[in-house]
Amino acid sequence: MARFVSLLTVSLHLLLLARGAEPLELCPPPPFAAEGRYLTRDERWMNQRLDHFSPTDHRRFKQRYFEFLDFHRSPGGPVFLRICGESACDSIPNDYLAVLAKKFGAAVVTPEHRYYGKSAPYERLTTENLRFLSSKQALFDLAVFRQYYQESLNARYNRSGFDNPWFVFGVSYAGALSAWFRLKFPHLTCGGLASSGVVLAVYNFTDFDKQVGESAGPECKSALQETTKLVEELLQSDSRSVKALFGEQTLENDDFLFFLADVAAITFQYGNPDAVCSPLIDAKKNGKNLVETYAQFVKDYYIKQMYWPISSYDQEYLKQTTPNDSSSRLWWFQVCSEVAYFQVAPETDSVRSARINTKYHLDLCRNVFGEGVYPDVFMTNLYYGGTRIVASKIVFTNGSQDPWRHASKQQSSKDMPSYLIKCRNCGHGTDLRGCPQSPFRIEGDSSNCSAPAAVNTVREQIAKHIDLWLSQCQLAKNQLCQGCGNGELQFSSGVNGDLQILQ
Ligand SMILES: *[C@@H]1O[C@H](CO)[C@@H](O)[C@H](O)[C@H]1NC(C)=O
Ligand SMILES: *[C@@H]1O[C@H](CO)[C@@H](O)[C@H](O)[C@H]1NC(C)=O
Ligand SMILES: *[C@@H]1O[C@H](CO)[C@@H](O)[C@H](O)[C@H]1NC(C)=O
Ligand SMILES: *[C@@H]1O[C@H](CO)[C@@H](O)[C@H](O)[C@H]1NC(C)=O
Ligand SMILES: CC(=O)N[C@H]1CO[C@H](CO)[C@@H](O)[C@@H]1O
Repeated sequence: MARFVSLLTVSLHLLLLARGAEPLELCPPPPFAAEGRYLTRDERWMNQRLDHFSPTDHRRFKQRYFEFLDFHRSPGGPVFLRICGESACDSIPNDYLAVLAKKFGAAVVTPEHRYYGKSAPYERLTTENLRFLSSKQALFDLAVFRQYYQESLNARYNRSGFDNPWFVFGVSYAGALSAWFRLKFPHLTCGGLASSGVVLAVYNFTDFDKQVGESAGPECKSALQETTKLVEELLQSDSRSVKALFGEQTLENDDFLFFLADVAAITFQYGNPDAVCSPLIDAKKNGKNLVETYAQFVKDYYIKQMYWPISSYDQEYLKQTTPNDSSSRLWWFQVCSEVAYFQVAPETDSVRSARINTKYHLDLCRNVFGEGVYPDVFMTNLYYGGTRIVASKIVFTNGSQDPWRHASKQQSSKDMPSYLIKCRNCGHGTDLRGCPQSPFRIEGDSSNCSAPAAVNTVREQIAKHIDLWLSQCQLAKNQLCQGCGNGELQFSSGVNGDLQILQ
């Protein structure tokens, strides 16, 4: 399923939704990290509660996090909580968030999502052991982390009871977490950015494939559709040879079809439309073999440049409880138990094979996790509100070419403004990543977006909202707080019930 992935690094990265992979990092980080790809890769650890919802289970696990204080206008400057999503989180990347942190004099802190990467409570990822993997537990982790980190900052500055203004950020699934963190724990941050935040759990996500077709444009879409048909036929007649063309032998036919669909989706999702469309349109014009052309693209672009692991499409691999890269199994568990986003073929005019339907996804969930793991999207949307989320001070952003945008908040309101960034290669997380969205662009460089101004305008809006909401937060604190910076918050109820500062 095209996952979103955000920035995975680690060996093979996959992130969820059409995951956006990042290239493997082969070189050591440069000495001046903030000028390279990372702000920091120094790991820190906290003890996190395993089950936030049990009164009797007090077990803990080690959660990894990263902090970067070089930009922090201490001691009262803001703290940017950057949420990591469905992949190993081994750094704070130097993307556009770093530019914002510098601008606002903010510290940047990033905890790794439970279960992913090194924040794994269990060695074996059996379905039973995955029962504490959910967005709800993850949100509570963020709340606990936020308090823990505030206290550790206070200890560093030799003070207690002080509260810095916090702002929360996330892209993709982490973007949804960012919005949901504002919803469920509004008192812990001043505001949030939900970049391509997929706040709506969708069961049959047909809009995903439709957007792939739209992002491709008519000519490329029809070449993709023709390629899909040809591959379907070849799978019937000689499946070994067609898979061999793609350098692939192990995937079952339907998993193979899903893989091929995902490659295209991910290519648009991360702002590289020409990588797939140029060769296909050219092949079509010159009467070249479409399947061979597509296979070449998959091998050259997807496998060699994006380092996307094909094993993540292999259900036998997904079943492994100690895989070399756990993020695929983990994300599928979240999909199969909570959010679905099943990327099924629409009834008509689909780009992907019609075999990639609801049954395909449900069978995968059952095969990989066993009976009883089922995505109750109704309950998920009941819990969070879906696109009708009622929260405050969240900026939502979408990229026009991103198939995921149909699971994001569609309408703007005064307290939750929403922006669509329109350009030919504006996909998943464009505001923070620039163009393309993968491979990585330092400081989220927008100069290669087909309309840099579209990106920069939205970035200005984001900065304006951060500025406003941080200042409102500080104002509220100053009204309540006496001697902040060296003592406990002290206030009491006045005669008329208003809060009064103790003199
Ligand atoms: C920290 O604060 C305490 C209490 O005000 C004070 O006694 C101590 O000297 C301070 N230490 C440092 C390192 O500033
Ligand atoms: C999803 O699609 C399947 C197959 O077309 C259909 O049976 C099912 O009712 C749909 N479910 C929802 C919630 O739309
Ligand atoms: C992980 O395992 C899969 C399948 O067993 C293999 O294809 C892949 O190359 C391995 N990846 C790494 C980084 O070892
Ligand atoms: C930006 O786009 C141009 C034109 O497509 C390309 O030649 C150049 O390599 C790109 N620059 C980067 C840094 O990707
Ligand atoms: C505010 C805004 O433009 N949001 C867009 C996000 O994506 C949805 C789905 O395509 C659009 O309808 C919205 O316009």
